[in-house]
Amino acid sequence: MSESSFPHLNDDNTKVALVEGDARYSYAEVNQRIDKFATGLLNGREDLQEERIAFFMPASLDYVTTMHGVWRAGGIAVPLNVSSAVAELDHYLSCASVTRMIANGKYQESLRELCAKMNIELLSVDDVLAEEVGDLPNIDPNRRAMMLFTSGTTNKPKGVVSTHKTIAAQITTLIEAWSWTEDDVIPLFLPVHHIHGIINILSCGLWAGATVHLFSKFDIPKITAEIVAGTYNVFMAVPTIYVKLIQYFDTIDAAEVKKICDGFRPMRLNISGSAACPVKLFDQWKELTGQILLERYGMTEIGMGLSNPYHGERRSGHVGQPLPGVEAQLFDEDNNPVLEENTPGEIRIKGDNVFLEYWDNEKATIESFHDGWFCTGDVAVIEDGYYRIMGRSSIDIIKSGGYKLSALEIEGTLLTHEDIAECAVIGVEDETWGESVLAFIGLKPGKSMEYSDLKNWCDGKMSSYKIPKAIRLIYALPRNAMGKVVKPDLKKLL
Ligand code: MLC
Ligand code: AMP
Repeated sequence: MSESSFPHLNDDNTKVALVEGDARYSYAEVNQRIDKFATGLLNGREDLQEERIAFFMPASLDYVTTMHGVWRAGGIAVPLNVSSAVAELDHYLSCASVTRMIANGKYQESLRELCAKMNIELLSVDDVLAEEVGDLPNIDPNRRAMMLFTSGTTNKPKGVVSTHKTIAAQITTLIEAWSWTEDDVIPLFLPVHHIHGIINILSCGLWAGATVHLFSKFDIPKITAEIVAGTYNVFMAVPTIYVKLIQYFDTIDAAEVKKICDGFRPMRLNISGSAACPVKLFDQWKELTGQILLERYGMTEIGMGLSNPYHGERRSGHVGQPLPGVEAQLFDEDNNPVLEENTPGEIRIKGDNVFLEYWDNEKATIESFHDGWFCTGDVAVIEDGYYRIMGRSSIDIIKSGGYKLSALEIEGTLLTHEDIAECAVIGVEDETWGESVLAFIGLKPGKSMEYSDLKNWCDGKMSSYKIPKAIRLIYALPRNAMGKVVKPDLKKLL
């Protein structure tokens, strides 16, 4: 097995790989723990042969142990969102035919009933860890390694399957483009069921031999204290995080703000991605910290595709050029390549970074490729050599705080409310979230609804960040001759 096509940890044994609270773990310790975990998972078998093993934990040593342990034992890692509602977990677990679930403490307790119902073996990391390291399989890098769930233009999220080779390609292109080194120290506070946290921060850091500080959530006081202390030299986040930091600055005194900004100033790199970084935010961040944000564009199915240069002009409102090893091309609606600048087209991507398939969904996989190109559904123009994202081809995809949400999925849940006759969900521009979820609701005759009641009703039925931030009651939704809701007309109503 060639190391360069398998996601792995650096072999600088003595260096600190992970920091979690007060604990620090060297590469040697983490590597050995992963091998013991892989040995325990195998439990005498030669190879897991792509068994789907889910795990439900925040960024932690145990998370890294599980993810790499599953990879080294030949399984498919299925990291789950720890803030999922039970109904969502039910879908992920049955879709992926998960057989074993790894979770600790309170997370394990919250899954006990569901796992019992679904006949899934529920284990803690300690339950699995073997005493000694045993034989581990040789794995073909073209084998499936990871499944991440992504929302889209369908009702239920799809499982995006990447191979070891895909993941390795997604990592190595970023190490090259963003000049990762073992001297880097980076905080990880983003969720670890999406590629931004998994690939761009955790996997790049560990491959490069850097130190990754793990946080179970975006804890502003703790993280900014480390920034003031000069702990980090690289910082990666979604635009909402930069907005929230700036909002936080309004709540603390000016001397404290200065200390935090002075902590950002000497960093070698601040990156924004997963959603559009408004030019106003780019300028504010530069003004406050002197940092010129590097904006890049990616997607669960491709890892990162386009990036502003590390050396060279980082242009606000633009996402740069194709990353090393990534081919990008704009196409018009007739599937012809767009060859002129300033002409919009759909971004299509080719390269080792592109995922293998949607799990158990050949139709969706076939439909998402054209002539070997993966069709992202994002529309862009090239201006003076730099890509600029114009929007998405589907109105049913909403990007809120970096999370991709499916309007159809949210509508599907709302429609199970006994007082709702019809509804339509759209994303509306929002300074904090980029887009926020708004639901237009048509009630059954004689019914009334307060926003707070609906919000309470949604709790536990969908992850909290999917819950509409506002509702508008409407007598009848605008529909076309086919009876389909005309969502652009709803936007016009606002
Ligand atoms: C939290 N809330 C959100 C939200 N996040 N509402 C809408 N959109 C979001 N993204 C709501 C909660 O439901 C809760 O509501 C309230 O805000 C406080 O929750 P919290 O968890 O304390 O919020 P906070 O920690 O501030 O979370 C904000 C955030 C988080 C920005 C840290 O959203 C986040 O981690 N986003 C990043 C997601 C990500 O990694 N995306 C990358 C996907 S990969 P209430 O009402 O209960 O109080 C990808 C490819 C690529 O896109 O290019 O990278
Ligand atoms: P996800 O499916 O969660 O991986 O989200 C991927 C989507 O996020 C892309 O298809 C884009 O719509 C959006 N996205 C990612 N980065 C950017 C960016 N820099 N600017 C605008 N949109 C982005």
